[in-house]
Amino acid sequence: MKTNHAKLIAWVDEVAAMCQPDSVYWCDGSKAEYEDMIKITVDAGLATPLKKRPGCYLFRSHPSDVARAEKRTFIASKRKEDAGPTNNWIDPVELKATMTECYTGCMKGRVMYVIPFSMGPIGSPISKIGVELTDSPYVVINMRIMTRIGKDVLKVLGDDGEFVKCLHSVGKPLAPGEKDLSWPCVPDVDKKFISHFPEERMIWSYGSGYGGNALLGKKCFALRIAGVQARDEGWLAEHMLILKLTNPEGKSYYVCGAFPSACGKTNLAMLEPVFPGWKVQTVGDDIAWMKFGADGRLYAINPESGFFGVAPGTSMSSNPNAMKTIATNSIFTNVGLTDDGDVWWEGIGTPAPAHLIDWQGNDWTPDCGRPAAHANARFTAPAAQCPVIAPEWEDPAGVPISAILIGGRRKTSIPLVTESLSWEHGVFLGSIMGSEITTADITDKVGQVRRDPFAQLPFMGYHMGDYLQHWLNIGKKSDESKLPRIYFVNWFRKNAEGKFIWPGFGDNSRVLKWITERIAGTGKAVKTAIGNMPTLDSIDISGTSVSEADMAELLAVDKEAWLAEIESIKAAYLEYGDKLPATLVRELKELEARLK
Ligand code: OXD
Ligand code: MN
Repeated sequence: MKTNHAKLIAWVDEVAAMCQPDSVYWCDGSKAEYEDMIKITVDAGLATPLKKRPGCYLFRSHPSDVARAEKRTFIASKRKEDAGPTNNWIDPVELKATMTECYTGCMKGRVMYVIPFSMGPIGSPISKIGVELTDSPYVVINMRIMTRIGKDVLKVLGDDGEFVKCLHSVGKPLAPGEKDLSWPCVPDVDKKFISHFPEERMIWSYGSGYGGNALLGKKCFALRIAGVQARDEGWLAEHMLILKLTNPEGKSYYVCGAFPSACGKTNLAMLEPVFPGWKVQTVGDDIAWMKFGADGRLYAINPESGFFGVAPGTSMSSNPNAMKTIATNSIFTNVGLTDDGDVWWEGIGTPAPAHLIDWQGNDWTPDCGRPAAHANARFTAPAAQCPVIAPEWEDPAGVPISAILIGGRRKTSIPLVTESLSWEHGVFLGSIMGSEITTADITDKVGQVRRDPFAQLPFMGYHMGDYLQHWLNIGKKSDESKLPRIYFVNWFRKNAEGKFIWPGFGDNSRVLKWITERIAGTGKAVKTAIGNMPTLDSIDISGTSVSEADMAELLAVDKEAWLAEIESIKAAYLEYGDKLPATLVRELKELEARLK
């Protein structure tokens, strides 16, 4: 035993008694241990080494276990009203009883791994510790990339430090002599559980081995449970990238950005600016924890140490820095395997090979009518390998944030960029952000806007109304001049022909440049009903396919569309009942008055 932490030892014993693994292994986090874990998975036929990529391995999941299971994600707060209208709720006593039945004997024939992990640099005042108990070596491997794990974490935890209890099982015990599956899990989606007990700071996950369902430091801890801790302790745990932008004069700005899943957070965090002399460096691509510094500014850390990025669409043109990051020491899940031992996916930017093995392990040819990679195929890569990682990305003090971008996928109405008029107006904009529902979501609502405040809808650990009030409260803790400015952006506007008007990717640096000019006091803007907007000439579009007429469309305030928007916001707000902050009602009324 490598710890004298009595509560931790007691909890590990208690879980072992329930799950009945053959043995318990405490992870030390060493490289040798990581290599042993890789060997276990390769020898068992779970992982394939990739000849073309040193230190890289391919895993294929069960076809039923390919994404976060939102329907099976539960916030089991003691009172239903604390989970709020946007979460699934089950009474915690009932849920624990149901899951205890699932867990009883669920690790038979397996090893239970104990993974002490730190979200954030080990020992940073902003970081927090968790311990994940899991029967999945795939989880151990991925957790070592995505978080800091092992004995150094136990040292910081000491004999009585606080930690978040994270229990995970794939839910497939092995009978004596039974051969393991290549991706053990509970195939019936309705028997998977991703459960959060916010008051106890505890997570119980059962039946899935994939991504956010199983790597419990990420969405479960760093957003849902940490969100509750942040509310109670006066800070912010957000679904945001963190980037550093440096201008030719050498002045740097740190910017966070909240965008829903699959809106290009990783691409934006690693963007290559189009202007000479400008530089973007990455601090984080998915999650930001922000706390006030002694100077009254918000400082952010990236609680993760790796990227769990969507592979399809990632290429040398969409994100060259991600491509360079994943050249070595990375894990690939559900991508295609070429005959010469490399990965391939749709949108990787190289022609489809004449033959490969697809994500389900079948022969694949370009004419077979099936994608080679699953749409949610992922890479797991160490952040330290990113060629544009900011040198201060692990600074325990965090980085001071000057601006927060927020935005979803909107074909119409929402301009390319709008600067909030105040913190409260910014929170209002955050509360109304959302994306058009596509056929991939709920079919009878296609085209309607699903509101996704601060891109947190799937990641809320408590009542959304209380969360928005928390954002307003944060604004009262410092001078407005010290708080980051909030910018509502929309890279996804389409023209009458259904084509994207704005090129996106590296060209988003044009918008970032204007934002830094606004912060410096030199950027030109006009005040409109919806906020401050760039003057038509203040975003440089030279060298793009964007015409002046396009720009006018991108920056227009479409009054009719906004009045319709207000009606849809009112309907969304109704859901929050009496938890809807009065300040947001006032902001909505003021917007309506300005439009009329
Ligand atoms: C993610 C997500 O994996 O948001 O980051 O789904
Ligand atoms: Mn995410």
